[in-house]
Amino acid sequence: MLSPSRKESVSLNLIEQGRGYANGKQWRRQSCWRKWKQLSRLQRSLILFIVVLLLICGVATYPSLTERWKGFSDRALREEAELKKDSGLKPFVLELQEQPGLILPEPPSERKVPNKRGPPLLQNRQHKKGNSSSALLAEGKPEPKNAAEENGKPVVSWRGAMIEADQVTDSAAKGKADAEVEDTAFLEPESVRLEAVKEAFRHAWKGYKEFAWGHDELKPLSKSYGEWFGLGLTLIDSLDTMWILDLKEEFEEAKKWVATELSFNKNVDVNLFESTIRILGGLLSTYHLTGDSLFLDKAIDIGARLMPAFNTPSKIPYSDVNIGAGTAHPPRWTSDSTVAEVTSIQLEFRELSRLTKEPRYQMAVNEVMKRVHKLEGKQDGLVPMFINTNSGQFTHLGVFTLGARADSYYEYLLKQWIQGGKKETELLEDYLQALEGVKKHLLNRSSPSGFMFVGELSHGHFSSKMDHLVCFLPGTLALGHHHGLPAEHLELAKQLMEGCYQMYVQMETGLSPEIVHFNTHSGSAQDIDVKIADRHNLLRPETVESLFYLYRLTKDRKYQRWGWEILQNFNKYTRVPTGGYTSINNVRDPEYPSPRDKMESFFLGETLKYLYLLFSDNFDLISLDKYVFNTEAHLLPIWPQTEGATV
Ligand code: DMJ
Repeated sequence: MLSPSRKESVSLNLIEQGRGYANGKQWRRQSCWRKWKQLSRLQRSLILFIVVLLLICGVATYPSLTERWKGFSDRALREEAELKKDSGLKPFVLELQEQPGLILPEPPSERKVPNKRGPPLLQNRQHKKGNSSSALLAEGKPEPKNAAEENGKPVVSWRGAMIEADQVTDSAAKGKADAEVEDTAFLEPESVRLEAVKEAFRHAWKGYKEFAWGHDELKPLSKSYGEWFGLGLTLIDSLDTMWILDLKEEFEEAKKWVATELSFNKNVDVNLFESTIRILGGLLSTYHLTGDSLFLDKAIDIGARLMPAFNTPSKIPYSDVNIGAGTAHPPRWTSDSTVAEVTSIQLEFRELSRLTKEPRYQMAVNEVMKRVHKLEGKQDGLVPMFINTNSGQFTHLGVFTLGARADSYYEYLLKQWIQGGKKETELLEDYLQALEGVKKHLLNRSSPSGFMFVGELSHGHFSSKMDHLVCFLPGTLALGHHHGLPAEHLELAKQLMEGCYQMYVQMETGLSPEIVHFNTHSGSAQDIDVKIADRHNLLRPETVESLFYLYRLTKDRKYQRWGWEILQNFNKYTRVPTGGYTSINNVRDPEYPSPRDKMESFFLGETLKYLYLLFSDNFDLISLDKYVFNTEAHLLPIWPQTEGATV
């Protein structure tokens, strides 16, 4: 039983609690106040002190808390974008982008990159502020805008939106991220891409026209020209590019020069290979595109003048011909020719025979292939780099590369087979055997990221050196698969393409050096090393050439994105304000890439042409079922089935 006083107290409490249900806040306030009053002065001071301390801590940590929260929300956006990409939905970042006034925050990339080394996705942003290459680029022009900017909408850079800084510092992870992107979400629209290439061409042409018109090469910094053969090399190399890019005005001017100024009746020594692939190839290609007999006549003229090169004891041609005097000779210091040079003139001379119905051109170059086919000194289909014009034998045995001096031998085995309607089985056999040799002796993976690359073999010793020139191989492999060779070729092409792309991505300018060394030792800190003497970039085409084939044949948009990055970096580091582009000495120094003052003709003949074709979604534009490209990107028709492979 309860005592009355306790009863009272209980009833009072009940009443108070009942009131509490009705007016709880007031009751709690009174109860707290009463408790506060019951505390000693010391206790109250202590509590007040703790509360003030907590308040101060709260104010101090507020920014990092908000940052953290912001980080979570950014990541959530990116994760959502990834998920939607996989499911084919439009990423939320893009939906936001389309809403006026909404701009996503940039990831804190610049602060997270400790040094200059790393992919240009980051470097580009790093350099945007005080642009280093401004010496080259100070044209007073704004940087090219993307489509959304053009439309006046707020823009989130696709780089900023998609890639976290710590993600891109790991190149392997970056490669994976790229492989997952298959839509157009982060790519400029086709019209913007194509126009960017046309603009680059016009800019290069401006320099050539103003300072080097009718000469071989532009020297854009000294606003002058260089002469190699004195035959307007850049102009002829560029003809079919202008036609494909639909630059009519420029094409007509150039055509007029060919019609009125170009003469091959000159007492000048030319290199057989270079003048075949650039001049003969360029004229034949332009003839096929335009149907204008002017170009065929000129092609026949130069073709005939190059023929004395084949008057050798071995039928292996000399490297040099005097096209005016009709004499030929090897270089002064040797009677050797380069294997790639004597085996990469066949597409052009074979086509010349088909067009003229004169067998002598094709017979001369077919003879070279027959002899090389039978030669000893190969290793599993791989050829040495030199061949003697007297003995007809390989020299400097035991050294094998897919780079300089051997590269286009492999390319032309496949392409001659395609050109001739896939009937010449010896060519195919040699090609397939060589690929076995590549797999057996030259393929390797880098450390730490495992990028596939093609090294070299010297007297049984593997070297992890790779020329940028080797980057033709992914494209050639993919082309072979398109023409019926096993799927394994395409798989290898994809892996090698990644390695070639890394040769750009890993450099501070985002442009590849001429030669790299891949690291193969486990525990290496970085995949790629570059020797000081190899740091130059000559505006070469091989990587964008392969990107073109890979995109055409896989439709994977990442190849277009890679090409887009490369074009941006050419614009950033090699473009000369007064017109033209220049080779550079140092791809590792974005502050001063050290321009060389030379624009190679293949920049217009090949690099920009392949970029344009890479960015085009019109797969009928130079169909790979109708044409083969020679090694200078000039197109030649695949012969109709009714026409024989042998003349
Ligand atoms: C071009 O002249 C040709 O592509 C050749 O096969 C290799 N060298 C240059 C481009 O790099």
